[in-house]
Amino acid sequence: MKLNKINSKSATSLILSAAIALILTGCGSTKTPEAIPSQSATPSASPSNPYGAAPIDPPALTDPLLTVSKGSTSSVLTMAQLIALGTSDISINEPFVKQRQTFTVIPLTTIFALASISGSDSVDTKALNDYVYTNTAAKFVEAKGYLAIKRNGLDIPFDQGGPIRIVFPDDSTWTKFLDPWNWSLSSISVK
Ligand SMILES: Nc1nc2c(c(=O)[nH]1)N[C@H]1C(S)=C(S)[C@@H](COP(=O)(O)O)O[C@H]1N2
Ligand SMILES: [Mo]
Repeated sequence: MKLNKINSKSATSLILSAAIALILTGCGSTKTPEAIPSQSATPSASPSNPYGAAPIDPPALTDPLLTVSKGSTSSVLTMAQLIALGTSDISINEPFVKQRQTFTVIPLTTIFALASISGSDSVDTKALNDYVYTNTAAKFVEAKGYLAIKRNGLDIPFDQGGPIRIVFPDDSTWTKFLDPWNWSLSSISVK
């Protein structure tokens, strides 16, 4: 069930959210060279962009990227902390650009465990553009959901659905059900 879809096509909204997030986290012009990830990302600014946004600098390894919460339990994770959870690489058919791509992923079960999210918990996945997709933890697990943090070995640019997004493998029950494929994810929360 989808609760809310605000300005899904609005590049402005995503850029503003990302810019605000960057300002709030104090990076940008104050970023030190050491804080910039060594890997460069895929060049952006394709004329037809299925994720509907414009180019923006990638986050540093130490920038907060994902909030995981259930009730009063809440953690905020950086890219470095996400990588430390343990990743694997999976090849999937990406349904928006319709290409086979390799994603570096963390099982959603691992993310859910950070806040003891499971079973009938109603999980809100929210993006930087305020798009929200909600379903039970059990459904996300049944669909073998993953949090993707890299694509083809590189950081995923903001305007290409990054820096982090939810993906499903080719044998998932949700391969062709696109609502849960929440890109530019900012939080996973249970009230
Ligand atoms: N972050 C984010 N993810 C999103 C969306 C969105 O607007 N923002 N739209 C979802 C929906 S409802 C569908 S059908 C697919 C395609 O969205 P679109 O048809 O709005 O491009 O992406 C999904 N993931
Ligand atoms: Mo949709």
